Amino acid sequence: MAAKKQKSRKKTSADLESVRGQGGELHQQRSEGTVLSTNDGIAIADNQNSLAIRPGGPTLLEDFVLQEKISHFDRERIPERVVHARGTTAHGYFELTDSLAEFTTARVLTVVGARTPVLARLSTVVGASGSADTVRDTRGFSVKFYTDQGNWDLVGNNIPVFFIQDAMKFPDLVHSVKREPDRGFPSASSAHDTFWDFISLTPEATHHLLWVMSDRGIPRSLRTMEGFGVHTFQLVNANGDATFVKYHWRPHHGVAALTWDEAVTLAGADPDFHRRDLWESIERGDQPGWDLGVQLFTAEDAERFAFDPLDPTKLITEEDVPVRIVGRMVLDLNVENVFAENELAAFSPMRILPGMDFSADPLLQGRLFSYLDAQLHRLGGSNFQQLAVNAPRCPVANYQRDGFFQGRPQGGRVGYEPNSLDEAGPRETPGGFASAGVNSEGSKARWRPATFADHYSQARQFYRSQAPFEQSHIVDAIVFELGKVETPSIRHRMVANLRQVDESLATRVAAGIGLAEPPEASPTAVPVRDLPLSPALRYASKAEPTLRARSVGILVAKGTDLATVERASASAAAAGATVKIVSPTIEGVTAEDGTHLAADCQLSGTTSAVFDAIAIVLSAESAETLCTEHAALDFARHAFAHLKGIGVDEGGRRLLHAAGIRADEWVVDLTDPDHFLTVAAERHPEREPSVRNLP
Ligand code: HDD
Repeated sequence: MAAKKQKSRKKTSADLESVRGQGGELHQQRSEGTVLSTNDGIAIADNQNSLAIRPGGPTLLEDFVLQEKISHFDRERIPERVVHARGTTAHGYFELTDSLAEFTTARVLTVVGARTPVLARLSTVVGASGSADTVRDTRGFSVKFYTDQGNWDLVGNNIPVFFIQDAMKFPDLVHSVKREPDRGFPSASSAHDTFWDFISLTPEATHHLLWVMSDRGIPRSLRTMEGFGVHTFQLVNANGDATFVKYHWRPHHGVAALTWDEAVTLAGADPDFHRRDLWESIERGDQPGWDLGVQLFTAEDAERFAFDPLDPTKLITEEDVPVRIVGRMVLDLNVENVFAENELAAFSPMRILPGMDFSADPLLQGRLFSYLDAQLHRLGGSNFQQLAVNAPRCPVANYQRDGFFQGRPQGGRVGYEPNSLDEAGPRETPGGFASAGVNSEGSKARWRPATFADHYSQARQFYRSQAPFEQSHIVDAIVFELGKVETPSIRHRMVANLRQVDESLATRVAAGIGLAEPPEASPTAVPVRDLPLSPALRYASKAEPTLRARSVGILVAKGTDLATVERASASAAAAGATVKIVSPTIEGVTAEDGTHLAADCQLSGTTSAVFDAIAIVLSAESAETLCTEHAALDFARHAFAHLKGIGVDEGGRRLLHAAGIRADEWVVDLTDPDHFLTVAAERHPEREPSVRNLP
């Protein structure tokens, strides 16, 4: 008779040991991770040659080492994000400095001094994952807060408004701006017919369009851009009272932008310009940071705004509701593996905490479906929140079961709730997430609120609030982009729309594209209003002269005066800049006094576009030689055309002269290092009329 069935026992470490194999040298090496193995743990003796019947003979199907290696490789790529495919990720922390306890129960916003770990992913929107960083585009600004109440994702952009008002139009917007499907180009660019066709037929996009055509569309660095939550969200306090909130990120290194020509040059010279800059700054310990600010307002306040705060194509000016700074984020740790911590990272506006809520913004509501759906598709099913980068840093317990790559312990009989068989199991809690109450009645239809109808007034306010040089850059950008549009009627329709924004903007664009007679203005649903100007909308109002998070390139050659280089370099570094020595050869040069001067960059491979300011220190003889070297002449010419401060000695002046540069007040002698620091700390748009014919 069979022995009485024994109750199963728990696995012990001895069982595991017996599974793993016993003792021996190989075992020792394996536990140290130095033995190459297959994914089934079989040690590999030869990782160089396929299995064949004889030298030069056919490879055998039984070669499981080859099969596994190649088939794994074949599956290395996962679908890239349909938008925001190119992003850069870093870890850091958020520290609250001002409690919002009056408005919310979310601890991340109420416990002053508490540090919450974060993951930030800063991205372009349009280009594929291998595209260039410095293209003109909106930038994504995603932050995942790993709070002790669960993960909160703030998934915003570097522009405070969006192109469209309803998620229904998102696929059309994205299809219009991506590579045209019949030809597969242009890459990572909005300068083509389908984008401008869609935009010119979608007046609600005009406001965002002007932002992205402004210098905001070409940030100097990921460290020098603002971030915005864009939508109006809600905070909910312990009494259940809701307050509207808009989120802002303010860079500690000031807002700064590239010039367009510089952005184009960089896209070729260093397509990873932004990614490299963020990575290097964190490696150096020069940590990027942002303040978190909020605009708080009630439903009653909203009544007096010029626009419906649920319309994501509109903003609330800082003059109307000031931004209250409540905390700061610092990024202090680079990822170890881009695939695991960037590709697999999943952000979604649906991830909010108890004490927070959404609003009825129809664009936001559509996003609340889209991100989870995209992640279920991209990340192999419903367990992607278990991936290390996405996993909350607080306990997770529920009765969800199974699915691809289920990694949580699933023991026990009970996979449902309520239950009486798992008394220690997870239960609902009164402090859990609860939605703010909504009183609503009406009829079901595909509504577009009448309060969303004014598409031009805020675009006008934005354009007219810009400084003259910023307005010129907007005109210039639109002229550039329309210059790539082949279909005349699209160009003309766009000019007709711009007439509703500002007549002088439309006239300048028309002249820029060579249109003798601007077309009749497009019709509008409601009259366009003249709103008060908002200086806070100027990017220049948030820029600050600084050498922090900026770089200075010093061009040297044989016989350079070492003391001048050292003085310029030391003072720029003391002011916070990264200083790089650029020399005709990467091995460096011999200075005037015979010492060896090491180089960081080789002149022929280094455009001055990678620096924020340059110095040129040359002996008379080297200056003469470099006067016939186009890389040296371009180094000087580009820095001048990109409106940068330039420091020179005698030899440097000689090179500028050979490059055809008429020195102005922002070209200074290095004999006065302080003066050099002053001109190096910012761009000089006042020089622009002398280097370009602005439309
Ligand atoms: Fe989106 C990614 C920002 C509208 C659908 N979006 C994505 C990312 C950012 C934004 C920063 C990258 C997240 C990351 O780093 O992984 N998106 C925005 C903002 C919007 C916006 C600020 C408007 C205010 N998005 C929007 C709409 C839809 C989407 C209206 C669809 C209805 N967005 C997506 C997406 C992505 C995405 C397709 C790509 C992959 C992913 O989400 O996980 O679902």
